[in-house]
Amino acid sequence: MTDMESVPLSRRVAALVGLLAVAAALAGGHLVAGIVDPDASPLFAVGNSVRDLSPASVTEYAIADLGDLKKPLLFAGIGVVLLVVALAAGLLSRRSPWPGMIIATLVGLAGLLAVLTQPTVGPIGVLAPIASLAGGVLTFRWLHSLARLRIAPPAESEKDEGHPATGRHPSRRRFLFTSLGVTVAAGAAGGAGQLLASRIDVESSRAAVGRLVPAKAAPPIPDGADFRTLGTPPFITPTRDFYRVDTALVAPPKVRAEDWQLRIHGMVDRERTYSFDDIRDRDLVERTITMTCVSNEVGGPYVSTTNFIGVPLRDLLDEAGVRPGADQLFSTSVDGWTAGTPTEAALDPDRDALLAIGMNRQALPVEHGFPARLVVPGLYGFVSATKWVVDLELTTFDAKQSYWLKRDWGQRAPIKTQSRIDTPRGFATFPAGRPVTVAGVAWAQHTGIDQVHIRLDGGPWQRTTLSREVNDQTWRMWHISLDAEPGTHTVEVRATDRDGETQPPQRVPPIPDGATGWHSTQFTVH
Ligand SMILES: Nc1nc2c(c(=O)[nH]1)N[C@H]1C(S)=C(S)[C@@H](COP(=O)(O)O)O[C@H]1N2
Ligand SMILES: [Mo]
Repeated sequence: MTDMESVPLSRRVAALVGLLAVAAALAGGHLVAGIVDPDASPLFAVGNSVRDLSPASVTEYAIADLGDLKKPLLFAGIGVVLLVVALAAGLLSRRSPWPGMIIATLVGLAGLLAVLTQPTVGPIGVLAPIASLAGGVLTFRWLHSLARLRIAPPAESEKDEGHPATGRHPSRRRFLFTSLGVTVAAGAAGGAGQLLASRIDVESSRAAVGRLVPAKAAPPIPDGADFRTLGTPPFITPTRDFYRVDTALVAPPKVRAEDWQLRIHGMVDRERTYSFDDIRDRDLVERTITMTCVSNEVGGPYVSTTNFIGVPLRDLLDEAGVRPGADQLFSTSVDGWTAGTPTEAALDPDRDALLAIGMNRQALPVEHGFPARLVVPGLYGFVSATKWVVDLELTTFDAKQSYWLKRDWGQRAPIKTQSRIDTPRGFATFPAGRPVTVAGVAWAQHTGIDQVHIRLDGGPWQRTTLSREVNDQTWRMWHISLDAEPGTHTVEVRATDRDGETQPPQRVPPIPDGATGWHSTQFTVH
C-alpha cells in the first residue's frame, strides 16, 4: 500500500473534506451550546473575541459608524477566515490527513480559548467547544480516510467481481453518501442548537414585568417643550428610535428578570444583593433624562431622551454604606463590560442617578439593558450607563480601570455642551422670497442650556427662540426664521450653557472625551 499513498486526493475532494470538517465543528459546537449554554457557542465566542482583540480604533469605528452592518460584517469576516482555513486544511492534506488534523485541532483550541474567556460562560459551557474540536477533527479524519479508499485501486477480489461498465469504485459512492450525510447532519445540528438556544425566553420575562407605574412620576412634558412641527425631534424619543451603542455586536445579553441579581460590594459597610422583585417592589421614581454617547460626532444622532423609571442609585448605595475614599463606582454588565463612575456623581442629590428598570413606563428593551441598567445624568454613557448591570463595586480609580479607560478613553467624562441643526437637512433647497426655518436641539446636561445662536454665512450671531425647559438634565429645542437671498448659504449653530460657557469653535474628535465644534449645514435658495 505504501506506494498508493503517494497518489494524492483530487483538489476538489480535498477541499470538500476540509469544508465539511469545519461545518461539522461549527454545528457540533452550536448544538451542544444550545443544550448546555447558548453563550458557549464557539462561533459567538469567536465573534466576541475578534471584537476584544481588535484595535480600539476598529471597535470604535464599528460601534459608532457601522450601524446595523456591524453584525453581518463581523460574521462575514469570520466566515471568510473559516473558509480559507477549511480550504487550506483540505488542500494541504491531499496525501496525508495530518496537516488538516493539526489545523482542525488548532482552530478547535482557538474556539475553546474564546469560549473560556467569555465572562458569562460557566464551567459546563466548555463542552460546546470540545464538541466542536472533536467534531472537526474526527470528521476530517473519517472523510479523509474514505476519500483515500476511493482512489485506492480496487483490491484483487473487487477486480474479480469487476465493474467493467462504469469503472466506478464502490468506495466512491460511499464517500459521496457520507459527505451528503455530514452536510445534512451539520445543518440539522446547527438548526437544533439555534432552536434550543431560543428557549431562554427573555421576551416573555420582559412582557411579564408589565406596565411600570412610578410612585413619583416625572412632571408631564409641557406644551412647547419641542418644535416638532418646525423640524426638531420630539422631546421624548420613541423607545424604538432611542439610539443604541454597546459592544454586544454578536447579540445583546439575554438575562431573564427572574435570573437577575445585583450585587453591591467592595468598600462598603454591608454587602448587599438585590433581586429584580426587590427592586420592582420599591417605590419607583421616574426621571426625564437625555442620554448622550461620547462617540457622537458634531451633528450626530447618539443623543436621546426618555422617561427612565427605577430606584435612586443613592438609596441603594446608602443601604450598603459607602466607605470614605471609594471614589469610583465600578459597574459590570453580565457580559463583562465595565464602566467607572465617580462615586460623587452617583450620590449627587442634584443628579438623581438611577438603577433603571424601565423607560417610557415599559420594562427596558433587551438592547437597552433589560432587566436593569445604570443612568447617571450629565455623564457620557461609557462612564455611567451600564446596561445588563449585575455588579456594583465601590473602589478607587487607582485600583481598577474600566473597559474604555483601558482603551485610552477619558476617565471623567462629563457631557460637553453641544448643539445640532436638524432642519434644514444638508443641501435642502427653498423657493426665494419666503423665510427659511432653522431648528434643532442643544444639550448641556446638568448645567442647562441658556442660549442658542446661529449665524448665516459667517455674519453676526442671531439669538434663537428656545423651547420650554423640562429640567437641566435634558435637551432643549430651538428655532429661528431667516430671510436669505437666492444662492447657497451656510448656517452655523452654537450653544451657551447656564455657566456662561459658549461652545468653542475648534473641532475636536469624539475620542477620548467628547467632540467639540460648531455644527453647520448648507442650503440653497432659488
Ligand atoms: N453592558 C454595556 N453597557 C453599556 C455599553 C456597553 O457597551 N455595554 N455602552 C455604553 C455606552 S458607550 C452608551 S453611550 C450607552 C448607550 O445606551 P443605549 O444603547 O441604551 O442608548 O450605554 C452604555 N452602557
Ligand atoms: Mo457611548
